[in-house]
Amino acid sequence: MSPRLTDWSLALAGGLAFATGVWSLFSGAPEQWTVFAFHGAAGLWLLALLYGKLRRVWPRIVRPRRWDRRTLYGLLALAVVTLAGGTGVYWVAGGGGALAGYNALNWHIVLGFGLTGAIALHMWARAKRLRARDVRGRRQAIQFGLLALGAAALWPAQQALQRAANLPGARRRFTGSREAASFQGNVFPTSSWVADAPRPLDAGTWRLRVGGAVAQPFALGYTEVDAAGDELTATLDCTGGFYSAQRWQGMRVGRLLERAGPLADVGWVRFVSVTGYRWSLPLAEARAALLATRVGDETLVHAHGAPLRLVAPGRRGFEWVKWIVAVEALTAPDLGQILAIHWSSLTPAGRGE
Ligand SMILES: Nc1nc2c(c(=O)[nH]1)N[C@H]1C(S)=C(S)[C@@H](COP(=O)(O)O)O[C@H]1N2
Ligand SMILES: [Mo]
Repeated sequence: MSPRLTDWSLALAGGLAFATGVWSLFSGAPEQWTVFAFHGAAGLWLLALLYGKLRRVWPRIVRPRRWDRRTLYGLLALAVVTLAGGTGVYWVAGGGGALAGYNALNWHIVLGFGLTGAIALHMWARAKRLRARDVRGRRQAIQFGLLALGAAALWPAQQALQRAANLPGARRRFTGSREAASFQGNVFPTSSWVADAPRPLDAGTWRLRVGGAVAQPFALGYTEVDAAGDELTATLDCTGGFYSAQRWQGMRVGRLLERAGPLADVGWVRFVSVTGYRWSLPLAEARAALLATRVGDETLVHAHGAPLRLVAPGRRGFEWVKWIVAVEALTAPDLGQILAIHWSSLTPAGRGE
């Protein structure tokens, strides 16, 4: 392929990998597996293109006297792409271990953001316009197609191989997460999105406020929520790389809403933590979600969000708000929630003061 077509293909593959990667953080329902398949195929395409590019620029890389400032940008981009792709492949293949407290998937996500920045920087310094003659020609079209299709085919091939050889990677969930302590009560890992660490809440004095755009706001005590006895089996799947299937007990959100009477234009329901962390779900989905006081046959412990945490089937772990103090009906989507989950850890309540 022409150098410019290779370079622009690299940018396209990088953009696709980034977009599907970000999207995957919000994908947890089984029918969303295609997001992860696209992400894997885009990553493999990127690595295949990189090989072609490396063959071209290698003579310059091995002669430092021929470097200029832009070569450094290029080397930086190269290092980040290799590491981002490498950590992804390593995690998918079942690779374990941690570096500075972060596993390969954590690093893959950080490097993915870094990679997008590095590619953008590199293109800004170096990108050349794609001309008609860069893309013309049957041979070139065939090469482009073969490479893209080949990479796309590598993804299912790799899946089948892992299953056939029963490699550790085959025991992942479609999100890439690995099983941890399913159906064993409170034993499963705990996780914070940033660093939320509130003081334990006293179930005796704790109240759940139900309000927002409703006819009849009210508040409930712990025993009343706990006595509802609703049940849901659902999988908590953290973007940090573990999942745990559990039988949760508590009160269905639908019960609270029936009592409060959402106004006609309510479209979302927001769950607010004592730390300020908050997330919302579309109304129908919220009705079916559970506010859990128990996991398995045990009372939920503080680290898992006691006295009350959200169980939102098909949503990623970060959306399962812990230490809930309020449920609010909304008439517009809550755009601030994406910021709230980041800054809640900096608030006094989030720091445990
Ligand atoms: N208030 C609050 N809720 C939160 C978080 C948080 O940091 N603060 N972390 C989320 C994340 S990232 C995950 S994966 C789950 C983890 O739940 P667990 O600690 O019970 O495993 O809680 C979610 N709920
Ligand atoms: Mo998480």
